[in-house]
Amino acid sequence: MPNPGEILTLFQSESGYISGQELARRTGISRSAVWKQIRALRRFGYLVESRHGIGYRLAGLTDLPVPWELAKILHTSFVGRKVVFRETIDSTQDLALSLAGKPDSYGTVVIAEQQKSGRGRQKRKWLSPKGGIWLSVVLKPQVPISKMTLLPFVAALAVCDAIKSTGLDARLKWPNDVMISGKKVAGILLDVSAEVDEINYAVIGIGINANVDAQAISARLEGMKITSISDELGRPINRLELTKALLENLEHYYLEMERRGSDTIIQQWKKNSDMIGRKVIVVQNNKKIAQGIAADVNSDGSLLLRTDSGDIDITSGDIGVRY
Ligand code: BT5
Repeated sequence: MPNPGEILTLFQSESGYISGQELARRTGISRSAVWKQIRALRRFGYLVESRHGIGYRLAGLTDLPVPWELAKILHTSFVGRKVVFRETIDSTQDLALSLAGKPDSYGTVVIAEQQKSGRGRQKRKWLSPKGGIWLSVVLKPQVPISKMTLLPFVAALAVCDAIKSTGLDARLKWPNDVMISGKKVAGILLDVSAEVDEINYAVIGIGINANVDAQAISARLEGMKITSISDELGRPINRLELTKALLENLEHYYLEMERRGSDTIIQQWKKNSDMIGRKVIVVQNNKKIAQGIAADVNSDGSLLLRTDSGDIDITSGDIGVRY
């Protein structure tokens, strides 16, 4: 797919219409290359008006987090300095994993407009139609392997703050869900490659139901309670702005984890969660294994469950909370 960069810059420097011939002359590319770039711009969500015999005009920007738009507004030192964007992909996580072993991949973000085989934890499916934010970030954490369990908490905090910046009240649910009014709006996936005492890389996958029809997704998930930002707000949000906020927050919390350790991350996570003190059931492999009060989250990210027969640490699984 041609990168519409040259023609976009030219459009943005002019307010009126420019003829195809003039566009070709000033960019130094052929008329057919100009036409291909205009088609690409439209596919990427830009509004390009055309008037017969007069030319073309840029009438509206895209809200897609395409690399050249993100580069203009993103204030990070390493997260998202390199962005790979695909209109369609099987899974951003798989592409990010294939890049992660390469030198200089640190901070690379893979973003797709839709995923055909998006995945959740334990080989579960993640439905990823157009309209969402589906991305994966390559990281090389300078923390002991035992602290890797904190990365999903770091990501969940970043998502939570980004969603809050739209005016919605997002809440965190153990271990890695972001919820609005008890309905799942975003999920986090972590893949790690490590040796006995060293982390090679981590890839953190983030899926946010931004401008998607939650009911249509829910219908494909046996009525599971899910929501989207656009459904909650009653209008679509700008995905480019949300992705910028998300990546900046992610870098912020990630550096905080590296510099200041786990306690500050867990404390902030708990502040943004409304499940501490509530009755929960714990499910592993589709089986209920325990129930009790979600008393606390330990510094390694495990859940402290207060049951009738004593306190237990839950390190994996899903929980059901009665809100
Ligand atoms: C997650 O798994 O919540 C992690 C989701 C991570 C998705 C991102 S998108 C970018 C990157 N590339 C990928 O391929 N994946 C990552 P888990 O906690 O296991 O939840 C999965 C469950 O959520 C499924 O079994 C469904 O019940 C439900 N689900 C599927 N699609 C959903 C959606 N769009 N919104 C809300 N829930 C969904």
